[in-house]
Amino acid sequence: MTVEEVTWDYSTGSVIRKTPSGDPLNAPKTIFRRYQDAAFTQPITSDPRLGWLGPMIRAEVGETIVIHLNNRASHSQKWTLEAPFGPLTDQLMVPNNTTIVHIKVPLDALKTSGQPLGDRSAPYLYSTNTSAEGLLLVYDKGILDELHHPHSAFFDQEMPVVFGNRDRFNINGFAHNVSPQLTFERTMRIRWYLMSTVSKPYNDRVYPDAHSAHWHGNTVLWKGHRVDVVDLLPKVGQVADMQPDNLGSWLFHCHVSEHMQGGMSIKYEVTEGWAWQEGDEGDENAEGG
Ligand SMILES: [Cu+2]
Repeated sequence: MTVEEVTWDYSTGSVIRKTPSGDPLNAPKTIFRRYQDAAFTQPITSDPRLGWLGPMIRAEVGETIVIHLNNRASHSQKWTLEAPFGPLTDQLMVPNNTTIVHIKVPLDALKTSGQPLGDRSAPYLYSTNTSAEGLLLVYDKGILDELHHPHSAFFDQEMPVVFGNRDRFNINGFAHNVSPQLTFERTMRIRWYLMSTVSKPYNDRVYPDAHSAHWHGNTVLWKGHRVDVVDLLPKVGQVADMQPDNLGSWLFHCHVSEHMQGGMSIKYEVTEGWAWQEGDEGDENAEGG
């Protein structure tokens, strides 16, 4: 993958071009981008719901990950993985050079005695000092193979969300309720991976923020508790499982007042998936659930 400089559009091309206070919704940003070839000429289209997040890197415990990082930004970058098994020092990425990072995921990476059953995957944050960021997902043995089967024993879909404040409060780079529609089918088993990155630099220092992720309309199972709010401390990943049964379009936002007012709010939608799959979305019964 590469690190590249882009102009990020927080409004994702919608008609909303400014914040309520009149600030523009475009800002310079560095991002990770995945390529399918060694020369980094053919980018791989990423899931639009991931926003500015880099590619999801997936590995099972006991595996070794090798990442080729090509720095296309104008300055040197430091690459960091916030994980107990990550490289202990930042990796310096010089412009127009490729840095190779090896990560050995230990067999006991997910040993979580006291945790409820089900937390058999976990998110970790990888980033640069210029706020390019993405998630590494670690799974227990056998889960990645299992996920390729139509009836996985674990979950049907994964939804990574990173709460942060670069030029404004955002979730995956989206703000003010504008995002690609996150659409889930009713009763689908969705595993949310939640992460908080550090806040934007202020007076040359970076201050960490805590967030409280709050879902309207549906609840999640988190550490054995049925909740609709999950607290996010800086760079501590959380796993929450949702099986939505409430149809409609719902807010998903941070509950800290200043953050919410600053735009840290997006929407997700729950549909009666089987109905429109069969091409009968005009059916009243399908709409009513
Ligand atoms: Cu917040």
